[in-house]
Amino acid sequence: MHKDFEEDPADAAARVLNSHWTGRHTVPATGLYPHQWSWDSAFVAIGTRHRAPERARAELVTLLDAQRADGRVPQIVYDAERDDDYAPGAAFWGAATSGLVQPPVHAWAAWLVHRADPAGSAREGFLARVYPRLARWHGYLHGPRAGAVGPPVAKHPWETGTDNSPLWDAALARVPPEARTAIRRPDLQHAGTGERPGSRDYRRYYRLAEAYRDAGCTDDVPIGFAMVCPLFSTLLAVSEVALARMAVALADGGGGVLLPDGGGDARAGAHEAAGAHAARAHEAAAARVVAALDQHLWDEELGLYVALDDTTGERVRRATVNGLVPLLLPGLLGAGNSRGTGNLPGSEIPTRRTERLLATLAGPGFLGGGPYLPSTSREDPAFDPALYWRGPAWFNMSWLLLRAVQALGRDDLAARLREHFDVAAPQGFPEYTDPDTGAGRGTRQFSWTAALTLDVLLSDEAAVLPTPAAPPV
Ligand code: 2M8
Repeated sequence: MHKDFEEDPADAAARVLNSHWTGRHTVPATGLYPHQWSWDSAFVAIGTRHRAPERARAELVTLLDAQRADGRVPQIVYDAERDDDYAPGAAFWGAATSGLVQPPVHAWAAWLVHRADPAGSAREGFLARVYPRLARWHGYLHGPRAGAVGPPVAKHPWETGTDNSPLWDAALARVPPEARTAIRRPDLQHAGTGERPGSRDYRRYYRLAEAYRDAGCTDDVPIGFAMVCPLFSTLLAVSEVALARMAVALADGGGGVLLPDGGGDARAGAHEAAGAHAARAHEAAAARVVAALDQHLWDEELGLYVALDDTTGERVRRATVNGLVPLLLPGLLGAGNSRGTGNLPGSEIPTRRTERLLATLAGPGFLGGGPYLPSTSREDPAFDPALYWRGPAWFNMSWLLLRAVQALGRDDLAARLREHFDVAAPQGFPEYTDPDTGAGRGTRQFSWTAALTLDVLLSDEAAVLPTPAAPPV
């Protein structure tokens, strides 16, 4: 008998993404997650941009088409035909989208997508279409969602993207495990019970979601859960700097979005000034988030950033991968800030934590304790190698830290993080893996695993945020 020949991993990843493309967006997984998810689409676009940049642009535009009037970009855009296949669905929210949000990685993704195919992007007016909507999305986060110390709060564990991370345990424990909605768990048909949050967690998740929905999804009524997360805040800071890049690029291209009556050579100087002005505002917003992160979320003893409970004002002293993601910041602040806007104010702040964070990443709780990057430190009492965000290694986290350490020139750590992607294709692109054995867990043919594997295979860009080539003088 002849052995099957092996498919090229990039082709295998593309096949997963092609089969999950609905014509407007990519589902994270056909069984477990049959709708469009917010941050999944951003990761998907980052991978898709290499093979089908027009589809990567469409992915983000579809998501932004579902933006709500107040600027929020919804956690889930429901496919009406599959409303029984995932819970809670559109019927729960009484709307075509979830009232919650997810981490703001979109502007960063949009900039990477633009840079992958600047000509196609220009032809479609991609930046002009997405920039104002992304700016309004960030406006929502900096406005109604601002916590007491500045950065936005997550009002539900689902908003953090790291649903059952131990960072949320104490706050969630205050939520009564009683919901009015009859809870269905279609998710358990697609993943083992030992790999998904338990039923007590789910009763609390529903209780919180009901409270938020019944308050009209407004942010003036406290619902008992409001957390500042280092992962969420870092992605917002990176995305603000991406918006700064976009503002400059739009000004260079005529600036129609930045000035109401844009266009025309006579106004070129005004466009440039408007671009630089907008870029400075985005960079200042990023700097404020970074400064608050540094002042309120740093934990000297654990050697990483932790979460802050906005309700009690207390730091949640748990070591998770969320607290290492700020390693993206020093690379972001290095060479190549938006042209004409100088260095990001406060750029010395994250850099003084860099060595310590790198040591924690390399230490026994994370890469020093086993081959793959766990979502929760191996030294945390809640560590569980099989249970969702309480230990398993997730490919989006390996990717974020890979890009962070590459920008810092740490090839040794980059090589370690890249190893995670070697076990993705042979196991059918699992949702996550055991951090010690690399064995696949959760659902298979998972879109962001495929997309980020594709990105790692096809791009070795060391910059967190590539800048445009200098324009001709
Ligand atoms: C997981 O979250 C959803 C709720 O949004 C769930 O557990 O049903 C998380 O891993 C989240 O980060 C991800 O966006 C989503 C879809 O892949 O699944």
